[in-house]
Amino acid sequence: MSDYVFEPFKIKSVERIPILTRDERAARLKAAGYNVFNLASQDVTVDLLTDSGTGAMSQEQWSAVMRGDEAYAGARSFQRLAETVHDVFGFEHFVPTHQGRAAENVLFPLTVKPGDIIPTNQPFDTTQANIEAAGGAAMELVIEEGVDPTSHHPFKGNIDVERLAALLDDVGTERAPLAVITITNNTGGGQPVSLANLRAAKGVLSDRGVPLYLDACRHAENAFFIQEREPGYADKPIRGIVHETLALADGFTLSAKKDGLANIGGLLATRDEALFERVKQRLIRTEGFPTYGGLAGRDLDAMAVGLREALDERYLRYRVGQVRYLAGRLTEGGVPIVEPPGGHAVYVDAARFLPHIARDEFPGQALATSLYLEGGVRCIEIGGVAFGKIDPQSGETHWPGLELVRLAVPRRVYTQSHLDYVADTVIELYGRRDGVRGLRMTYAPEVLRHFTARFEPVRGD
Ligand code: PM9
Repeated sequence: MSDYVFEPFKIKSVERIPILTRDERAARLKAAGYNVFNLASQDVTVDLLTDSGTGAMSQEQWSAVMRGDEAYAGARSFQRLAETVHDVFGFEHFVPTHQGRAAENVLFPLTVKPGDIIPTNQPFDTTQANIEAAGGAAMELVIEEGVDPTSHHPFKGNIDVERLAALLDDVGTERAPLAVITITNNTGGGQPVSLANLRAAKGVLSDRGVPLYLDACRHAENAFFIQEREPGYADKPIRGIVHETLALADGFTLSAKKDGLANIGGLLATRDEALFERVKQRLIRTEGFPTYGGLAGRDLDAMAVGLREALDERYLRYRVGQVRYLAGRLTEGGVPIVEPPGGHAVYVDAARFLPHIARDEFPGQALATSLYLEGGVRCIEIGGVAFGKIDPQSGETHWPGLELVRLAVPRRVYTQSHLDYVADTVIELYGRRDGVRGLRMTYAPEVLRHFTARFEPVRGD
């Protein structure tokens, strides 16, 4: 049998894809203030904005939806989810939330106080915003290779354990109520974290009494990379690797919209019983009763099935293989990307794609909007717009290390020909890259500005 990795499913229900003319797209983009978040879905041909909640559910998940128990308290749907959380992650104390950021918004206000620092490899945008809203600051301690787009380090999401120890010894552990490691590291290219690194980080943290929380949104993809790349794990099943990973954690937040294969949902789990009591009280005030946490019973059931399906090795091989296929086509076409490709997305290096555009004219945003204009492909900037920070005193912008554009592949949605279309669009634009102009930001909210900022093209000479 050929080792060609094809989609391990048949398609049972389809959705028509819109195709607009270039002039129509130019008009939509202008009306959207050159922010692809403002585009309507019916104006997008291939939507790689996010892999979050955009996946296709399986027939087993849809069947589970029909079993949803909508009782306010103690629903059977919750019991089925609790069994899954126990089996997959090995945690007893957890609450469902309506999505990942809701779990963050329960956890951080209960653990972080003003002036605290939270060591991380790299936080994603909502994690950083929720830590900051609680008065803390997320400290990025990803290894050096993690911010070098050309490095082929197998675990570029790893945290720098020496810097972690030095930071804790420097600030003192009273100001570090917990550490957060994101698996995989979405901000840095969907890059995995090794078990050896997690173990070493855990050692440093537990010596100092600091709990380790995982942002476990993409735990299954992370486990796939461990199986593939970490010595000693080639024959260990994904399920066992996920267990071993989570066994190192004192708690985790998770958006089930990623590896939970659900369209909505999240989890917050902890081994700290006293904290768990406070979690439930806050959840009741903000999300809902602890056995539904802002979700319908049917959503809990879809999540319970999805979390198990994501551990299927054939599925994961196809999933990561699809991302690699797109990455391979782009590299063949000369397009600079973050190497090696991560688990859920290909990250194009906008700084190298558009070297003629200055940082304050947002090369990543310019590239993302141009890809929409050229081919109706929607993707997001992960660079100066999303992570640029304005110093309130000096007014100067602190730019993040990387200026990227992320082509996130929704789970089980697009076929290889869709990805070929995307690759052709990117490669064609790369051939004409000198003609792409920068953007000027005309409006920006104070936090999470990439979602609603507006821009206009910088005028040519
Ligand atoms: N991630 C993503 O596209 C959705 C928001 S930005 C379009 O990658 C991590 C590592 C994430 C994440 C969301 C969240 C928040 C937490 N951590 O979106 O609230 O990648 O379910 O999860 C997005 P929710």
